[in-house]
Amino acid sequence: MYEWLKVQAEQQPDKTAVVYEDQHLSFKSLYKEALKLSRHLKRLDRNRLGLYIGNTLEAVVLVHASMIAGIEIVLINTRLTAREITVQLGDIDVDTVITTKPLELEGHRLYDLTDLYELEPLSYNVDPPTGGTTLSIMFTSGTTGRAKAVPQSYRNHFTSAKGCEQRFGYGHASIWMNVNPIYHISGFSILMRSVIAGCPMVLVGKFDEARIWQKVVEYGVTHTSMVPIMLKRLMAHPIPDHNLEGVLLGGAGVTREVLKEALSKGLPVYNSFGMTETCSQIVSIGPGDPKILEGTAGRALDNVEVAIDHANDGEILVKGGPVIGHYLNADIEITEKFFRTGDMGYLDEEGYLYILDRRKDLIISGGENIYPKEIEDAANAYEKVANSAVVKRQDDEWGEVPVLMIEAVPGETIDERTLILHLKARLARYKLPKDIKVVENIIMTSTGKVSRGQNQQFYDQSES
Ligand code: S0N
Ligand code: AMP
Ligand code: MG
Ligand code: MG
Ligand code: MG
Repeated sequence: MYEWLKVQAEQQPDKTAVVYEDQHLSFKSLYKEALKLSRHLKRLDRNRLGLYIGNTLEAVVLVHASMIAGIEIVLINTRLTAREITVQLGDIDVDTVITTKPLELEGHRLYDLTDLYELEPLSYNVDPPTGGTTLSIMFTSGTTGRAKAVPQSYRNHFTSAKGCEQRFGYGHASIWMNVNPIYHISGFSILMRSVIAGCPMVLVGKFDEARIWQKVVEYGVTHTSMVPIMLKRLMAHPIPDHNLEGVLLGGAGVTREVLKEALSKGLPVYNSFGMTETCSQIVSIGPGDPKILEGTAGRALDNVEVAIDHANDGEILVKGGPVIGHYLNADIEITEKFFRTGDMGYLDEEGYLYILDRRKDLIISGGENIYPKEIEDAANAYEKVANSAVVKRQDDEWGEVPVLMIEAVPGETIDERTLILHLKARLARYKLPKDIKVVENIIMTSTGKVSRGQNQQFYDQSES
């Protein structure tokens, strides 16, 4: 039931499973390679491993090998600093990391694939997973500044893929293209969907518009997904004749203008709403639905329920097979079996969801999440900073970017370049503030927390 790759290897052995650059693997070869690698992985004697991987063919083999070996895989965002990764892994007791790209990380055992293949293979009996078995673990940043570890089970991935298959309209005859990082659910879900449906996945490493269009044409790609900034980049490029039937947008809000431009250029865009905790999109709307330009993210997938908590600012609540039931290192917010998304919105009379705002202070830059607290903690650790507040600024390129306001320790002058160096050692580059403003006072609430709203207002006024 959950041995998807094995089933495809038996049922359609010679069909292409993955294409990466000039490498192709059939379902049979992918299974064979993964089974072989799984025996080397078993030698590590770990039931949970960190994966520091790029979008490559060997990374796909590694994911399947870990699944066959019954090892939980922890997907590491390769844009993070060693410091950030160390905290995440420490939080869930991961001491061993498999890498397909260079990484320096103290205090962990690191193996690249050459190291792995040098370990003597261990024969073992494959134990088929059950629905509740954890397949993958991803981190999602949180309001507290500490990332939450999200365990995604086989059932979460399976029901997510089935719900998506129905709404997004792909099947075994389709060709998926994956341009999203495998370490995010945006990219990982395509690995799962393609093997569950038994269709090929064309995997893209570096996001390059011209190369992507070339591959869409060369392989006759029918389905793909991406964050809005990627679509904007693709639309700035001449669009060739193509076979695309669906381009799923997610991870951040998309403007009507972008949707309209895409439709007018013959791109069959779907809008959607989803998150790491829901194993990808759970609400979506297709190009044929007249409401697509009305600012809605669409209707719940058939196996998902969406409700609004009117007593709580209109918070969006969700439940269903794709939704996780717990975090590994934090309490989950559940009410009446519904997962609290932290996003606010409303449903119209036909059940279409409109997303209004976020309860949480999340900033989304080019599809990467940033919580103000992460940057504030890093800034406050700089000796000359007395207090700080991070707010967002709209950005033509990235959608939203973080900006930093700081209050200096009395009598001190802050050198911005030194402060940036301090932040660079602590934070992934996409989290670096795009502007720093020195202010007299950071506005605090009566309970002694940074006032998001008032500092945002102050920043916006000082900019206009
Ligand atoms: C947009 C991307 C591709 C940009 O990266 P690119 O062009 O490769 O940049 P680099 O060459 O690596 O770096 C160049 C400079 O740009 C900075 N930079 C890179 N990315 C960002 C960023 N996001 N924000 C700000 N700056 C950025 C670099 O730091 C560098 O600058 P310097 O030199 O100063 O360091 C890339 O950002 C990207 O891949 N973004 C997408 C990430 C993603 O997939 N997010 C989605 C996460 N959410 C989910 O997965 C849940 C929703 C979901 O499931 C979903 C989402 C999307 C689509 C479908 C679904 C689904 O439901 O299936
Ligand atoms: P992540 O935490 O990376 O899994 O991203 C999920 C978050 O992205 C959601 O909780 C929302 O805040 C945001 N998001 C996803 N889809 C949309 C959308 N269609 N409109 C606005 N925000 C979205
Ligand atoms: Mg999140
Ligand atoms: Mg995220
Ligand atoms: Mg970066």
